[in-house]
Amino acid sequence: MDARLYVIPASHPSIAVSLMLDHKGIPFKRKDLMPVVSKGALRAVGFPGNTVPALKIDGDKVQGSRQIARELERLRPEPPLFPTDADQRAKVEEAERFGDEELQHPIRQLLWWGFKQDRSPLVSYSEGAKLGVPIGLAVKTGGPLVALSARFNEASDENAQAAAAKLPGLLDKVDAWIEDGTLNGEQLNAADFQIAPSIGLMMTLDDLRPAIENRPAGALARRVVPNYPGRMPAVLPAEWLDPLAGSQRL
Ligand SMILES: N[C@@H](CCC(=O)N[C@@H](CS)C(=O)NCC(=O)O)C(=O)O
Repeated sequence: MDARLYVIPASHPSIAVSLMLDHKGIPFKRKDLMPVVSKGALRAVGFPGNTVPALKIDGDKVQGSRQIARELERLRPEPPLFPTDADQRAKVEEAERFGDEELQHPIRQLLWWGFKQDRSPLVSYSEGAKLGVPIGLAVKTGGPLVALSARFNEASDENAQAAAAKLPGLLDKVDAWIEDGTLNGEQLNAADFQIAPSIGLMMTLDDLRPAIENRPAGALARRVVPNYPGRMPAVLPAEWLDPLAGSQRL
């Protein structure tokens, strides 16, 4: 198979799809794109939408982590990404939908809010990426790009604080799915690959890691994506973190 995956370095749904391709044993070339610039670049190579992950596979173009999961399952059924039992599959699909629609965005907003305060940690999130310009230079001159990304992701103070307040409830849901066996079973499934990168990305924030790493969700992320790129030193206001600190399960 001829596969090329378009990503933004450290993008959590992009990492999700890389893991699914690995799971299926499909070799692929990775094309790294810079945020914002990615939108035009994807259109230029013929994708209808403007977000990553975007996959060209044997001439077909598929975009969106959930759509790509299904296309990979169709193209190469083994090893599976979805259970064959209908009830189990429904649970995995609900967890996967939650991962895409509810879990992905709050951490995106917190991250871009953090980069607005200090963009120097961006270098660590681009480790190993081939962006076509030296990373240090891209970050030094990246003020407008960070401002635009923060705007696209609606990472205002108010929304970022609201995102932090959502985390305990989101993590409780992930822990519950781990406890009932929907996630983190012997065979990893599409929902594991969807959800673990979002938790892994959360754990790159020094502010968030201590409240997550000892939870079942933290163990899932360590198993599925042990070397998540990036590290953001403490940047979030202490009062935003109160709900999460209070919810910590040890
Ligand atoms: N829910 C979509 C997420 C797509 C998405 O929003 N991707 C972000 C990166 S995580 C993106 O392409 N952003 C454009 C940009 O940052 O310029 C999926 O799972 O595929």
